[in-house]
Amino acid sequence: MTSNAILSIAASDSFAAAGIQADIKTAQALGAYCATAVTAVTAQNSFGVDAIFPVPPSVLAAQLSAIHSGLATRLPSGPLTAIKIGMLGGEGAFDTVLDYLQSQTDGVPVVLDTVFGSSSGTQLFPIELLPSFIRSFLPLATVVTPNLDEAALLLGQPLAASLEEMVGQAHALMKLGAQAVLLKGGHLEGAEAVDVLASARGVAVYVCAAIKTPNSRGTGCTLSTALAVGLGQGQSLEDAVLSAKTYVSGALEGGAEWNLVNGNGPLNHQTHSGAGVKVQRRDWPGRVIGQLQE
Ligand code: PXL
Repeated sequence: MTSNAILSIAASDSFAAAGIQADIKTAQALGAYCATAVTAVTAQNSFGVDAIFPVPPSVLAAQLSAIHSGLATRLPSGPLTAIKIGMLGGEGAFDTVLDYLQSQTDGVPVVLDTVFGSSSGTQLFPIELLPSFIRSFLPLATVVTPNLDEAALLLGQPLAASLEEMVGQAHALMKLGAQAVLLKGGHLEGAEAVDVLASARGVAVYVCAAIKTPNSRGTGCTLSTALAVGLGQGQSLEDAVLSAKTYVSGALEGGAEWNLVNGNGPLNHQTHSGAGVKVQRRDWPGRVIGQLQE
């Protein structure tokens, strides 16, 4: 029985690989319900983003209000257990979401996925809003989930090029106001995918074999939503990252043979396999302290 609902505040992806469509599939696969407040509608496919249509702020506010009165009536112990924030798009969504977070969601874990651009290179966030994004959103989030490019942009620094530099940038993002940072390293270490989690409790490093697949579109959305589901289920941040990474690795592996499109296709969110996927958690600088195998 599902009594666990998360809220995704994100944009629609017509290709259904990323955005709210990925979020709904992820939550469903992990046993949670996902309500959605749509910030923008995008027209895109596996090759790229053709157009972005921001949803008017009043329409976004109406969605948040309807979801809130339907699902969050008993906050903080109501069915709304976590919020994931994805692509905000324009300035209107920015103020509306900020107002909602500041006034109505006290105590609910918030996962902030820093969506600044698509994997095909389209800008998805007005860069001139970066300083106020840092000032307003970073401190409100339980955890922020930038990739290497997004961390560099937030910090105004070059891309981290080693695990040590990733740890340094995760700490620098905490100095900027983040409570916790999951810095996603992608394939920085070659054959391994390495992520760094920094929080007030210290640093953990998550390592798993990099999965070879042409279908990785929506990986960031999927990870942040899986993380929100885990936090909503009451997992510690460290455990929620471990299970979210394991789920994403399984979904990447489960979609590796899919031949839907010529280009970067979606993950298989309905994966139950994850057979060969093992994610290790190490404390910094390197002892194994936890391991999970699906
Ligand atoms: O992966 C980032 C992302 C998030 N949300 C939407 C997107 C994308 C990338 O294209 O389209 C709607």
